[in-house]
Amino acid sequence: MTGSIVTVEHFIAEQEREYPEATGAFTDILLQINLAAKVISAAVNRAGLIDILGVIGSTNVHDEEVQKLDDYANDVLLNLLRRCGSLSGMVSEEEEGFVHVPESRDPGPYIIAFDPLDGSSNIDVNISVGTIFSVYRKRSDGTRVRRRDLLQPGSEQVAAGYVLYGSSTMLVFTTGRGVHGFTLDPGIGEFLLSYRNLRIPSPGKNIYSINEAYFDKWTPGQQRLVERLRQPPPDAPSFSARYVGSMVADFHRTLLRGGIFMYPGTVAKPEGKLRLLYEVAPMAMICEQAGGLATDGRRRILDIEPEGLHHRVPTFLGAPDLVEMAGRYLADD
Ligand code: AHM
Ligand code: MG
Repeated sequence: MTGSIVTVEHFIAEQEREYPEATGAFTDILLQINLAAKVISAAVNRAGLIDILGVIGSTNVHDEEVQKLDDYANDVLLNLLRRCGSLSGMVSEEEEGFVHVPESRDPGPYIIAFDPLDGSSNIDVNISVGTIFSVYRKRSDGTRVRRRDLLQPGSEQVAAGYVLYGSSTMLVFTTGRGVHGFTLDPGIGEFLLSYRNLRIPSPGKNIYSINEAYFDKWTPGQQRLVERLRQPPPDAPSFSARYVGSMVADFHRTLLRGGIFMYPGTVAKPEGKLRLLYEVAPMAMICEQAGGLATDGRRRILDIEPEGLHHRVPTFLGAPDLVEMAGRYLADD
């Protein structure tokens, strides 16, 4: 039985052996993310206990400041990744500007972007949240981190992944050679390989995932698309709707079961809500690596050049036929 157990560390080492171009620097980043995921997972699992254990205002019984979980997750990632020596810059949803990695050392060959705790408004109600990350190569020479190192299109990612803190904690990532999923065994504190080479089922479950409360704010094409999904023609399959409100959870279901996840723009805010660098581009890489499509309704997400660290884009991810269908409806807008 135990012969089939593969830890994420084994898997990464195996990949490194298989691909001679792989460098230890890159492996180091993945191993730090693996560690950060376990630390954040433990904190997320204890979140509901804080009230019981005693918090007055924002301090605990020992009079210590209780940090908000998204700030805590951000600190864990910044501190662990800073130490690995493979990075020259970091971009976080929680930081306005980019974070330079110690000037005292040689600059590492990589840049990382992450959302430390996506969907954090769901924490207080015990609903799944996640961490999303994306790794790029530093393009320019020298110690300085330049704009063109930070603002690269998603097609330049060398790795992307997420951690889902759900009914179990899962780490899902790609290095451009398929998508693999690992489940945290809390008993031994290791992520174990649970899905090798994930593919989005197509045809899979006919599920659409979108915040329908915004219906009246959408463009006519977006409204017609959702009307088509609600009321398919007589010969077409019918759909179910699912929306957690945590992209990592909604996307993970889409990856495993099929369907489409959408966060479109509105007439007043055509760019939508989700951020390209650390939310949408990594999910788009995973989606394509699993045989799906990822667009902003018109363009391939991975081709979009970010205009800033917190650039937003409308988002359509999922089974190719459904994302293509969305594109046909949006083309009329
Ligand atoms: P956040 O980064 O502030 O947590 O927001 C991102 C989250 C996504 O996980 C999710 O898809 C979306 O916001 C939900 O937004 P809405 O409540 O508008 O449907
Ligand atoms: Mg977020």
